[in-house]
Amino acid sequence: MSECIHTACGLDCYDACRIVVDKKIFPKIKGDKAHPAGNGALCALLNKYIHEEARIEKPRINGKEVSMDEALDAVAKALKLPEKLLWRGSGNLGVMQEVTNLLMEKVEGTLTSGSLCDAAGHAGIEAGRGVNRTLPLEQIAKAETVVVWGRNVTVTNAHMMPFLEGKKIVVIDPVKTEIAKRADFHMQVEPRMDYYIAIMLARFVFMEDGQDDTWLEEFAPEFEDFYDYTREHRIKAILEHIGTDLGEMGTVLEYMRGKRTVFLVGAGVQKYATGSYTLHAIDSLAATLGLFGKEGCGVHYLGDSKLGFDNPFEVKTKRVPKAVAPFSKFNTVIVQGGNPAASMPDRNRVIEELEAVENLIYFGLYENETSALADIVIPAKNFFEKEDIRLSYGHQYVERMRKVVESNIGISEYDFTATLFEKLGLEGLKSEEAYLAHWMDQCEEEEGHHLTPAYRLCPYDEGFGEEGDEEFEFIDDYDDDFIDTKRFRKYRKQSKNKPKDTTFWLLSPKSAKSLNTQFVRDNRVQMHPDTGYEEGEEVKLSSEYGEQTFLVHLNDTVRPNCVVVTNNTVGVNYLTPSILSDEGENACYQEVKVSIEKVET
Ligand SMILES: Nc1nc2c(c(=O)[nH]1)N[C@H]1C(S)=C(S)[C@@H](COP(=O)(O)OP(=O)(O)OC[C@H]3O[C@@H](n4cnc5c(=O)[nH]c(N)nc54)[C@H](O)[C@@H]3O)O[C@H]1N2
Ligand SMILES: Nc1nc2c(c(=O)[nH]1)N[C@H]1C(S)=C(S)[C@@H](COP(=O)(O)OP(=O)(O)OC[C@H]3O[C@@H](n4cnc5c(=O)[nH]c(N)nc54)[C@H](O)[C@@H]3O)O[C@H]1N2
Ligand code: SF4
Ligand SMILES: [Mo]
Repeated sequence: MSECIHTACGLDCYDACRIVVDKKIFPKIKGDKAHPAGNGALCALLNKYIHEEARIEKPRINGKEVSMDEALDAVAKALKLPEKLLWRGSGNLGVMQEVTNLLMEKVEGTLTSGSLCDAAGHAGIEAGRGVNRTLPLEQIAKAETVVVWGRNVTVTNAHMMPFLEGKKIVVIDPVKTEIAKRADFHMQVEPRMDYYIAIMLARFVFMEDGQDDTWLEEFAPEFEDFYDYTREHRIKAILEHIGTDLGEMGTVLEYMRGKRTVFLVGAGVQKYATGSYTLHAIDSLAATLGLFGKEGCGVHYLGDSKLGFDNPFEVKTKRVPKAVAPFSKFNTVIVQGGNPAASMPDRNRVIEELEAVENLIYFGLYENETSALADIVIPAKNFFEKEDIRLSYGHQYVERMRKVVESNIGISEYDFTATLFEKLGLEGLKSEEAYLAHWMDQCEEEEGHHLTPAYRLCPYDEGFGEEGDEEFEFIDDYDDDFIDTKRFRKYRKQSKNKPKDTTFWLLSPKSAKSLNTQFVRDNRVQMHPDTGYEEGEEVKLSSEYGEQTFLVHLNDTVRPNCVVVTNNTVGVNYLTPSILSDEGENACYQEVKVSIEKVET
């Protein structure tokens, strides 16, 4: 009889699918139909994961293959130097990735703070709700209207699609994405304006007396102040600036009026310095409509998957912001599960910084831009070759990830940590089983599924904050260097005499064929045919941070004043800025406009 084992996909994705492996026929695998989120279908990326040709098989030091023991001796030596940094990416979302925190604590090393991904939005959510709880899938299933707001759901969160069936769909996105094509209404907005959209919508809700007074009195009593705040925003000038009009705003409101409504908000709205204000404004709109703590309603964003857990890998160390890490200040840098030489903003700066590190250690699965720069390369085990636990930022289910094959390639994060504890004479590391049990024991079991301790069927039904006894805090401030509300009028006046803006917003969403910089890479820039360029011709994009050439791909789904370069495209981050969001220490990949120039051949 064949032996089936359940495990889960560790790729950085909302879905966290459960996988059934028949050991005898591995690497043939299938999805688990019983998984409420993954519903039995696995995506093609997982196949790419198993068969990726760039897998690193042997450790090396300065380009020369060595044994794992020699390589780890070199790591131990490098960790004795005064300044060392661990920069961890999100190549594998298993919780055991963080066991290396315990090593950094012992050697008095530095870790990172903030994120390349979702931390700006997360900060905005915390400002309003106190904690970032995930809206459970059951509630999305019960909605009547779903507003897909800056999330490319068919590409990045495909398993959400069955939950959207039969619902009214509104999409707010500068690109006519697949979901926008199928939607009841698509508002193709100017990028970076979602704060204004949310505030304007809230203002109109108050104007037509559509706010949920009963809910507001009980859970968000400062709503009158918020109404006043929305009134400080001038309607006509703002609507013009964000690329919409009263008619469009009215249509969006029509789909929400009196309907159980869910906002599916993605990373796209918050890749800006102002990203936290955007989520805070969107939440404030949701509160105005009374969408929290009710069946079939809520805001679903990238959730805080570790919320509610006692995390054995939480340590107190020095931290530097991840998105602008000053690598050259360290003697030793370990890059684990990431590819900062390609994934971080401002590639020119990052490369210069990484090249200046005395001991750059790359601990990962594949060859990439970062492994190419590393002095010491340590191959990792993939998630079929080690034990782990998968939490999700998209739903409440927790999966045990099982070792399903023995492999003589690489080392697991736990064994890496244990070996270095030994080599450095450190004490206090518990067994791998003890940590795994510590995580699993904190989960609730319900109908054969493990749920995170933070799970609430109807989040915020009793109130906000960690204990659920606080009020919702509305946004009451917006600080934007680019155009703030007070300077808005002046900006409008000046713009009449200004030369026409010939730059384009650079959007860098995810691609279907890759998981960030893993798997298939791209070399194209997508732009609207009206830009006048030709399919396949070479163009140079430049920003104040750098430049890079791409091949033109004409695509009329892109808003004419935007270009799209997906984030798996080689060199896209030469163009992006080394800045942090105002709140949350997040990268701001889209806080940039680019010029386009034809490359003469
Ligand atoms: N296939 C695949 N799936 C993935 C990933 C992958 O690389 N490949 N990566 C995973 C990771 S790490 C993450 S963080 C998630 C992110 O997944 P999503 O949350 O979907 O984020 P993005 O793909 O970055 O962008 C989403 C949408 O935002 C739109 N957008 C851009 N700027 C704006 C704006 O200013 N306003 C509005 N309203 N919309 C805007 C874009 O056009 C795009 O359609 O996906 C995960 N899933
Ligand atoms: N321009 C632009 N850039 C972006 C974004 C954007 O929107 N625009 N999005 C950002 C976002 S949301 C994210 S999340 C980041 C992601 O950026 P990173 O976190 O740097 O992720 P990847 O580039 O995919 O690199 C993952 C690497 O992890 C390694 N790996 C995989 N599994 C394991 C494992 O089990 N153990 C170990 N040790 N290593 C493993 C693989 O070798 C792989 O090359 O990119 C960001 N970059
Ligand atoms: S990458 Fe996402 S959708 Fe694909 S199998 Fe993994 S969790 Fe599921
Ligand atoms: Mo991400």
